[in-house]
Amino acid sequence: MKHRILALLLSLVLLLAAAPAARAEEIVTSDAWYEIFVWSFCDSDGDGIGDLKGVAQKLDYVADLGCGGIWLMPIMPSPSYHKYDVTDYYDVDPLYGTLEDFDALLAAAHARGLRVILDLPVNHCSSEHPWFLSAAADPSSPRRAWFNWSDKAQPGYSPCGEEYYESRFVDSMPDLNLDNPEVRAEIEAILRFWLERGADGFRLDAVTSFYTGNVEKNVELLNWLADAAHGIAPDCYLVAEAWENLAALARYSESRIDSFFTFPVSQAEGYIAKTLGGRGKQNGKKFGDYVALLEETLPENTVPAPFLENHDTGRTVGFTGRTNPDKTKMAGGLLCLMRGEVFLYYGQEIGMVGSGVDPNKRLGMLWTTQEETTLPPPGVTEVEYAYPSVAAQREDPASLLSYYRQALALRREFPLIAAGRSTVLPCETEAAALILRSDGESAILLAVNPSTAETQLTLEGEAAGYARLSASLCTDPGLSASLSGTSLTLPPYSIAVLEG
Ligand SMILES: [Ca+2]
Repeated sequence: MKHRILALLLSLVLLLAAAPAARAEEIVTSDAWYEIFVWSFCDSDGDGIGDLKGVAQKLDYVADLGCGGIWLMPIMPSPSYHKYDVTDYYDVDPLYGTLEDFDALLAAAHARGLRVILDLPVNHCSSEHPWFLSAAADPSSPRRAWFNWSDKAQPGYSPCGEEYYESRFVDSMPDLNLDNPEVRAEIEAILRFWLERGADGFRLDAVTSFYTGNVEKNVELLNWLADAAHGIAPDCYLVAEAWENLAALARYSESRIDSFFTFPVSQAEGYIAKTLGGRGKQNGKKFGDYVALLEETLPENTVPAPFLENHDTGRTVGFTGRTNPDKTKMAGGLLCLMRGEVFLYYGQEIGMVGSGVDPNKRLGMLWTTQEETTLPPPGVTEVEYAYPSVAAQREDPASLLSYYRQALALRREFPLIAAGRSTVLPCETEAAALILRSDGESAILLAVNPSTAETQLTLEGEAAGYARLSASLCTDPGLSASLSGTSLTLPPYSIAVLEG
């Protein structure tokens, strides 16, 4: 008994001593998120279209992959297949199910330790939303001031009677007047509705279009949104889509939104693609430079949200090469080494392809055979699959899926990969990079070889303090890194974790 009281007192003292550090780190979590386009993920009732019950059936798959949460693309009622134009912010689209299905999905996700965030498009609603129908039908409608009107034709506006309404994307998506206190009160009610149901946060759509061209006002609204959401659920997670370069992202990241998607990392022209381009002799240096650039440019209080692909971009396989599974794996490996909250897009982990028009990038998840997938979204011009199905890849230790599972497992095994700050150390070869990840108290050393040749290097200077090889991951499952004294051998396309 006495021991237990002593232990309790001791842990209390330790807890109090640790409190300031914990507060500084509190917005840093170490999840990998899995973006799901519900339409194309899993159909539970045989109508050919994915639904929330289908998502619930696949939660074990997502958890087993190593993700800690899912981002559901819009699930609210909408006339479009993608549902980014909402007609009712307080319900589930009947194609996807019901609010009860959503509650069941949440409960099932939480039971597996998975968080669930919802896509929230509030820059605009649908032109079929009752708010806009009323505003459009009658200039004296109380909803008229919920939208932005002009008596002159101008870019980003669509005609309606004698006037024009702001509609930055298409005329079926009228922009809401976000300066109107009634609109803000409605948005707060929407946040409350979903957070009180148990949602764990939101992905905020198109935030640069809130006030097009006005970063300062966008940040003001983002701060208002962050305060409103955290006021309702202090632990909720908010990640915003600002499709911008790094300098602009740095400005947005000064806001109180937890994360902004790190667009410069993604796609064919992004940091990971550029790292893996060329002949490879300088690939390590390139990766180290990009990691250092992110570290010095983004403000300290933000949690980066790097990704390779999403529903608006071409698939990763389009730039890593369909016939180059090792390069596709390494792109995923580099992503999983990034600090912050990484985001995977469904099917990325099995090398699904898709480019060109948007529906091509949103094809049915290949669980087994192409005949068994959901129906292609309307407007698809090409349906093809370059890599084997989940069922086939699951059985293959050399598959892309197996590699992603290992890369995400590595990320979980060493939380400093996600939560630590980066210092890029000198490295005697430009083919590899040595990156220190530290939270100020402990540190690990990541040795990365993103080139196609085996590389040897000596751990010198600060790196020499990390002479214990704790883990390695190679795109070729038959290989592994090795350490002899201070001489480190890194196979082609490999990652090693070293500790002091
Ligand atoms: Ca269905």
